[in-house]
Amino acid sequence: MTFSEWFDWVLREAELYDYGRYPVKGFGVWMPYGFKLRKHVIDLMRTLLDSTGHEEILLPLLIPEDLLAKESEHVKGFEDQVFWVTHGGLDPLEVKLALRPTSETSLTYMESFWIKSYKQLPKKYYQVVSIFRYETKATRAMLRVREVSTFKEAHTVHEDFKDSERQVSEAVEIYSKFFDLLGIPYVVSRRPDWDKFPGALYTIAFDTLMPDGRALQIGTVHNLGQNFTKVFEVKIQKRDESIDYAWQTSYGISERVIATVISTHGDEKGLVLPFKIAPTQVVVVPIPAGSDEEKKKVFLEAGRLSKRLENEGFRAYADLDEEKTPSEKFAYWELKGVPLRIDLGPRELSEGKATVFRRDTLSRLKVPMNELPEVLRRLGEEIDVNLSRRAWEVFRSRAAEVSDLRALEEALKERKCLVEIPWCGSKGCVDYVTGKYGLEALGTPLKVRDDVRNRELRCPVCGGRAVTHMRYARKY
Ligand code: A5A
Repeated sequence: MTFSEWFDWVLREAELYDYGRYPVKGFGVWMPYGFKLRKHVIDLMRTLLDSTGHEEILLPLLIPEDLLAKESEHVKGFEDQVFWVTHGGLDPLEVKLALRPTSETSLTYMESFWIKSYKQLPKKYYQVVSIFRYETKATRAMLRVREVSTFKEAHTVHEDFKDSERQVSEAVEIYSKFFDLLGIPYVVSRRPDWDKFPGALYTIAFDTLMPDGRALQIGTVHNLGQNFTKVFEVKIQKRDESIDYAWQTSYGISERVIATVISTHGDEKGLVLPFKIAPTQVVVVPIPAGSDEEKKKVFLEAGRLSKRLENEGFRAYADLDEEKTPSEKFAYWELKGVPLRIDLGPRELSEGKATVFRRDTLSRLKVPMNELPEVLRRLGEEIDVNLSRRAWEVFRSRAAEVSDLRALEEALKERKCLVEIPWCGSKGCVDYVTGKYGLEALGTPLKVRDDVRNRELRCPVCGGRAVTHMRYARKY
């Protein structure tokens, strides 16, 4: 099974997300189990943002054409991706309305009324909404959709460039923490100038590797400079009483993050979910045996145990379906990626010990009943650490740093997927590499590395002195 087949299989069989059947291309449907998973991922992000002074807002879905067109680079970047509302009932609208492809323009327009002084700054807004992009590259479930229904966009306003740079660092830190919590490996790169967000000064991107070896952009942070505040006249009074345009940043993630959690940790049996975001963290499966009375007792105790765990704060569930065999239940909950399973039979009850099964390592251990909550909590943490460690191991084994083109070719032959080579700074040298090897440029490390600073490295394409490194991969 290819990765792509596996991904479609798991979304369908684990009942996460129905894609390709709804009769609008690029629009997917979150099913109950997927919706719960999505909610836990969003909650994690909300906690990180709320605790760093971000405030949630909700902007209108529709943006009038003239607002969207105000910043010329921005509109040029998005013009071939916008869905338009052209009619109200039977009447053509005087001004066409865009389904927001992102919200820099609508929010900056409102900020021009709200923000007048440095005293109000920094301001950090965010919203979690649907955005719409008429994507022309091949659409794929969650990975490239036309309704991005889990778009978290943050927008901030600052007194000066320096504070906007501080905000960019904070955003990179928040996203790093977020991906770390989910056990998702990544590299952070400054995108090449020709690949930045339309209207930004520059873009920093988080890329991960999918199991098929292709890089996926899972989050971006943009310094917008004064580009939007100038055209929307967001003027502030500064500390020294002068008047100037405010500075902005924006940063976003989407359901690509959820797709990445699924793809990074899953296996041939299905989902393997991190404990902290699993819709069900612990499932109790009764293993009936013996007399009818003993069987009844096992079901009763399984139900009780799950209630007890719920009271202890776990998302627990007892699978008391009498039509299904235990082994059918095992397969089902493994497919659903539930991190911990408790098998409860007459033996466990008489011993006063439960058999606990770990989804990540497929291993079992016996735990005294009275210690269960404590042990489950510890195992939950261990699972998340283990998933992260495994994912980073795979990620690192697929990345290579090389200093000449022969080594680059070797690395690609060894099926490395992310390669980093010294770079002189010229686009021509990047074009040479991307053209010759069928790769795309991800960008440069945020910090120039010591070996470059010491002027030891040369660009392997032109032989000129390297100013930094460039990272390459095949991209989604
Ligand atoms: N307003 C800024 C934050 C913005 O729109 N940036 S962005 O265009 O880079 O999008 C933010 C993130 O959304 C991307 O890094 C990518 O992970 C995700 N994304 C963008 N287009 C997507 C699509 N069609 N389907 C799924 N995710 C998408």
